[in-house]
Amino acid sequence: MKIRPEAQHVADELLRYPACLIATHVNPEGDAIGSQLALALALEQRGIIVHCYDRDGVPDTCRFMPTWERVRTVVPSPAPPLVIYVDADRLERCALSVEELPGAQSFVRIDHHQSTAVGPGLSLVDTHAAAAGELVFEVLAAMQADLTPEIATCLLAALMVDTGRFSYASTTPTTHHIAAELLAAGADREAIVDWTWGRASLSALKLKGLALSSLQVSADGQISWAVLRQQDFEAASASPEDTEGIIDQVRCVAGTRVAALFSEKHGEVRVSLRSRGRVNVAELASSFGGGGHARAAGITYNGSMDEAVAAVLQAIKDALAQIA
Ligand SMILES: [Mn+2]
Repeated sequence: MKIRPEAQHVADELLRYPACLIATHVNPEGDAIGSQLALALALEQRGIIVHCYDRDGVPDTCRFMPTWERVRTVVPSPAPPLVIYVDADRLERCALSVEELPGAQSFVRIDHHQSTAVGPGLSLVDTHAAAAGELVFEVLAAMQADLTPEIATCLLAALMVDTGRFSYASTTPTTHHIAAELLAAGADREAIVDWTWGRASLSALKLKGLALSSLQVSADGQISWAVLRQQDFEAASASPEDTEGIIDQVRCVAGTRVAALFSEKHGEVRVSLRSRGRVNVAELASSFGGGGHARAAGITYNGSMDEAVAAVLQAIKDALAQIA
């Protein structure tokens, strides 16, 4: 692969220090943890002492990645001379700041997020990269790292998670070229698929069942929604995190242009929104004090479930009428 000068500069900087800290964003997923661990394994090949940090630790879905147990939820004191932050546009996304890291002499950002943040230190940023893992792959090539099966597993997981198994618009020929090299290097595709998409807790599955039984569709078929009340969480022994992914099923209803999932928690109603057409759900969410992206957004509604459903469905109808 062609190595860009920025990637070579970053690789050279990473090899200048005897020890480093690699941090990634809060609430990490496969790209964050996979990129972090792959980089850690490669730097250790050069005898560098590596500390890995994530404020929230490693989620269950990533607990197959080689050496995941090393990730700590506190930073070492004093901090190592080099701090690398991956899949994050600034240290604050990792719940860190320069002031909290006395002793750090150099900072490096490896990231693919669109951002106006001017982070400290050198950076390799490419918003066209489908995953931070693609950029880590390039840095590893620049430092001529040995692409072990362990590193390949971490990086292939990073790519697959951030591209929705190579289905999102962010997937490029480069993504597939890198994936081919990772498979050739011995990446454990089976473990990635099983841990990331092939398992769920009993409570999460029961909660999904309750959500799907509550599915409704508007008379014109353009809006689909599901409702999870406090008693549903109790019946399934489920927590708010177990709603993860349910909105994508609501969105699957044929003919849907906007999907909503309403879930109740301590007197608040969390509303997840998805658009599969021209409705900008970020704009819609912002009228309720929420936010997000054009096709995926969220609202925290202060009020009863019935009020939230009525208000948000009306706003979706208005938005659909405007683009009709
Ligand atoms: Mn990412």
